[in-house]
Amino acid sequence: MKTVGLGVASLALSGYSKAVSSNTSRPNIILIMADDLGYSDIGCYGGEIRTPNIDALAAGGMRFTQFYNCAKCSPTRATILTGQHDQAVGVQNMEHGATFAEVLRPAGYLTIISGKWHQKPLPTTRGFDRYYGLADGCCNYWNPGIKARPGEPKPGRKRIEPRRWAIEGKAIMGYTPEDKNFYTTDAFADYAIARLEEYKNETKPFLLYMPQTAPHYPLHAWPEDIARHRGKYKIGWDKLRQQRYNRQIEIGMFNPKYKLSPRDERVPSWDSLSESEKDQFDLKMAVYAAMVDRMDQDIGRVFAKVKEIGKWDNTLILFLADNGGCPETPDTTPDIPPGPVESYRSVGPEWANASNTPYRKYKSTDYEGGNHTPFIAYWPGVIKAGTITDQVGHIIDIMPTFMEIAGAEYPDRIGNKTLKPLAGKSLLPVFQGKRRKEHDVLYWQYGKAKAVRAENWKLVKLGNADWELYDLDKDRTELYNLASQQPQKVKQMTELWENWWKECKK
Ligand SMILES: [Ca+2]
Repeated sequence: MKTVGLGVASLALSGYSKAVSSNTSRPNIILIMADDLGYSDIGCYGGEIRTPNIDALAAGGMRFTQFYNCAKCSPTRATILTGQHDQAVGVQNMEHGATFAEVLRPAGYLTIISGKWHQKPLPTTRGFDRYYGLADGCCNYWNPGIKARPGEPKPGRKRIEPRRWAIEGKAIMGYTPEDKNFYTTDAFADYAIARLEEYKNETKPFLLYMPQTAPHYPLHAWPEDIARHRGKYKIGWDKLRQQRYNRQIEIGMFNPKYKLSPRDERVPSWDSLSESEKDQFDLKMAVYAAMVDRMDQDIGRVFAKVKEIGKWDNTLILFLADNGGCPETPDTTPDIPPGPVESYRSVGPEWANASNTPYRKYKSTDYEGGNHTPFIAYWPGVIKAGTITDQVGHIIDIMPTFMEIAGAEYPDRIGNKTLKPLAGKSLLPVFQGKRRKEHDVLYWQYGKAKAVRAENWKLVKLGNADWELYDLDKDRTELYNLASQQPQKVKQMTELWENWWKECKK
């Protein structure tokens, strides 16, 4: 496939860019997105998992307490890449939008992606100079292919057909690297570090997009990382949820006027389990924690490289998750404990419920446990260290933010296709400590999951159930459905959603 041509790609420097361009160069940008990471898994959002490098971004930057994604892997990717709702842009093909790489490259940025792409056209045909990673949705961390390496068992996997991997512009169906120490999260960091070294003397700024596969299933981790967490989860999910909630309040990330949601109805009480069951569940969560821990270690290696090449002080770093903790159980090897190459296991709803503390529900739903994400922004000299904001943001805002700080303009067409306008607005005022005008309305849809938020009101629906209405100012964890008390509000907001849906499909 050849690279599509852009229509307008002229530089239109905003007031901000004019101001900074006279003194310093435009910032480098690093966007790191974890996969299926629950809201409270990282330390600076209340978690007990060891994440010092991510926590350091929070300590030196800004944390958002109301930031949204699209509750599912590929829709979130389509949206964050294009700045449009995935339903309007053509989800995995993104044919009605330009990616941020297609917009920033003509503005003078080097564009690199290392990690999980999960869209159809390869990144090298959509504005990225360089690519290495998983082009599909998930894979075996030790061996993404289907063949066993000599002396090793066959890799555990979910599907019969091989997953698509890619190196630069070349797709590889069934990628089995020779290196027995291969581990995807490490490999993504290695590739990013190699490109930073290669481009260290470049005067152009870089955009480095690092979409992780961690901690999406299968549960695979290095034994030494698992050992660090093994046994810690025998406190069980009931105590873990309470512990994370208490910690969120203690560190100022959650207001105690909002209650912790009750344990999900699919999850038994920890005390009802046998000792052997408790041990097996402890191992699952220890492997999951090890995956998050390893991701943080690898992020730390990338950060060290950025510092080594002298670019740290002029780099904007963003960290978020693509959707909430995942309750799916595609365990094809139920008799093999999680961790090694031959296993294919998941945490299931029990621990995913704890991952999403204090919220209800999961990935693929539009309750706060599904579409709510940690969002950290770090930018020395621009963002004040240690700030927490309650301003509402959404991943549709990422593209306009990048455009504003890069002084880039959105093209009016791509190839021979006229593009739809961008859906979001820049976060730069929030980064600068100002209060920006809130989004009038935010919308979500994935399958039969739907939601709409206008100010403090959120209307949400799952499957064939009725719409539910929540007042997020009084009830952030969605415990008190006000739909029957406020039929007029339900009607108005349902119409908003229906009108948006029609617009998306035009
Ligand atoms: Ca995901």
